[in-house]
Amino acid sequence: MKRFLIPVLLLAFLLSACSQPSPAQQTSGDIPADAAAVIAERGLTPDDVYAAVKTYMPTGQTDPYIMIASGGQSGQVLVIGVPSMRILKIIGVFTPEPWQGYGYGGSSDEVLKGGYMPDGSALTWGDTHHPNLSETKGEYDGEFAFINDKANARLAVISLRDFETKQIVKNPNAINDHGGAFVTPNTEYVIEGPQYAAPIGWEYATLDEYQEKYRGLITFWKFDRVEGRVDPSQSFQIELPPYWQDLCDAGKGVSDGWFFCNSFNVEMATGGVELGNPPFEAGTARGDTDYLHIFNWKKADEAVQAGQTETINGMKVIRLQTAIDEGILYFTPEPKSPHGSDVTPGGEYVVVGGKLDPHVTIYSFAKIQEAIQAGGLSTDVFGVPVIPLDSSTEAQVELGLGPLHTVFDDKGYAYTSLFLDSAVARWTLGGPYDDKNPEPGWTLVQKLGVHYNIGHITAAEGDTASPDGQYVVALNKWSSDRFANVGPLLPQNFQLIDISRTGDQMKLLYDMPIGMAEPHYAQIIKADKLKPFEVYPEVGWNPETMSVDPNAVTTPDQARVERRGNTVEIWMVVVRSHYTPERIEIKKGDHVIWHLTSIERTRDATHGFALSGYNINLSLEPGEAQTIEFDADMAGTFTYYCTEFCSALHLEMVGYFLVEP
Ligand code: RUQ
Ligand code: CUA
Repeated sequence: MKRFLIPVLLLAFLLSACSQPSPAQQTSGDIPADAAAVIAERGLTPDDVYAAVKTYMPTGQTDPYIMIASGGQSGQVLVIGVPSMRILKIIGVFTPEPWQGYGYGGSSDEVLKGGYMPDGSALTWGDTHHPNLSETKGEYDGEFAFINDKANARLAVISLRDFETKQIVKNPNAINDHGGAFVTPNTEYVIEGPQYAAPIGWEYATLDEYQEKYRGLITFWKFDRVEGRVDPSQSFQIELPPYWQDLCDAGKGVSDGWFFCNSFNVEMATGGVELGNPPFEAGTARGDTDYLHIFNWKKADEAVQAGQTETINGMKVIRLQTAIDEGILYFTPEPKSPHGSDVTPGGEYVVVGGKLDPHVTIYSFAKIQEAIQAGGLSTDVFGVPVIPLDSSTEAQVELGLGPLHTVFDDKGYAYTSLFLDSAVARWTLGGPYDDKNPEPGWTLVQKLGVHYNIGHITAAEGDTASPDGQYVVALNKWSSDRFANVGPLLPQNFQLIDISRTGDQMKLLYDMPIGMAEPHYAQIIKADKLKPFEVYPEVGWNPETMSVDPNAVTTPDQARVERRGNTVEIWMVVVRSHYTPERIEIKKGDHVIWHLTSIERTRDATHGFALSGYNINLSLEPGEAQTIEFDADMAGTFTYYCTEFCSALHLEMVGYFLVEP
């Protein structure tokens, strides 16, 4: 049906009551009359209309970018389409997740157990902060994502073939972390940086012994891409002074082989406001600078191969003195209370924002190398060589209050979140990036207000060797007045920003409430780099081994129940809309091993498997095989039923589980 169209000039007239369209907005084309009526009725400005059409995703179309975001205290990871900002999936990571059948009986129980405390105590949540996508040659390769758990010092590995968590490792020598996860340019290592210092090996020591016994500790988890797992036996740690190391980034291009981390308690404050000491917030900010930690991780790798490590709780540790002697660790001062050390796409510079300094400081990797070669450096109290600030810096750019984290685009611009100003600053890189935009290098170009208290910031492919531009997302801590009031706990607010035009043309496009946690960081990958399964590749696929499970049954006539003593083993076939078998009759006290195979090959034909009363719930995606194992210690009449509305006869997809007393 042909709709009545209103020329854009008339639309401009309709809109002029609200605001004056800029030249860029006076383009040609027609607006449907009904749409124009909506625009007029709602009083939408030209910017509103631009934002709406820029982010609207017509039904059936998919987003060109996918954002992998931290799920904060939920312990999970969010998958979001950009620019539509639609949530596509919540991945269970550190917290059981019933929809994915994660942590309710299947192989994922073992994944979660991998992250329990060394004594076996269960940890059933995490505080996820910084997701990082796997890289090849400094580019996202779409294969894996990693995320840290700040609360308990853990690292998780997620496969981007099925968007499921494959592994959680518990740091054996640290109780908390923060500077993770960060990958090296070929994902040789996944770095888990430390945070609050503790005695090395995570022993007991009083705070009076802080300087002698407390230490920072950075972990280099070796990633085995073929296995899709971190290999703790090939991983190592480096002992550091107790300076509360924070965020990190790997060098790339010219700085490949190096690694950079912030710190924020060079003062070694130990708190105790109740004893009359300065509180941590003041004690950690007494000095004007903290130390940017500069690691030569290739040298660290060599030291590990040469056996220059001690083993603590099963983990190889390069002692601080070894790191100093082998030229593995250097410091340079950085403006105080930094959060984010961000390496430019070519690896030439490291950008640091000190939250208590209005500038970003740009360090030159070449100058750092010259200073190291020149030698004669003075040291900190632990003997770590310190490169003076004026020997390591290339530039400082004044941006505003609370600079925090910086990402990059394809036009030589950098984008820094300003926590206190609640703004995103666009500024220009100098040096080799100078010709990529009209403005001179190292200049502030635009500040765009965001709502409110922005923490991290992320850009399309913004951490790679070749960022895309197009979009930035501001990850705001407070949303205050942006959404309908749903009580005193407010959602976080992700704001999508259009950065496709040069100069001061950044535009706010979309507010997205995150009503389930406080996400910290996110990365945005081109959607076409991801190659996820549509259905599992073969019937009987075990998502843990990523191969066909030996206990999979592929046809209903292979389904059976076998008893050996008081062990009952079940091989069950699952397909629309029945389980085979539909009756399981056992005795109280039997040990049950139950294999389930979905023989579906139709995309999206997922079945659930909920066993009432036994806290078991699986999600069986097409082709998936799972095994559950438990003692039937409750007698009675139980049912198992499908929790996914899979067909018209979904409600009939049920079976009886009879446990005779
Ligand atoms: S953080 S802004 Cu952990 Cu980097 Cu919250
Ligand atoms: Cu299977 Cu509902």
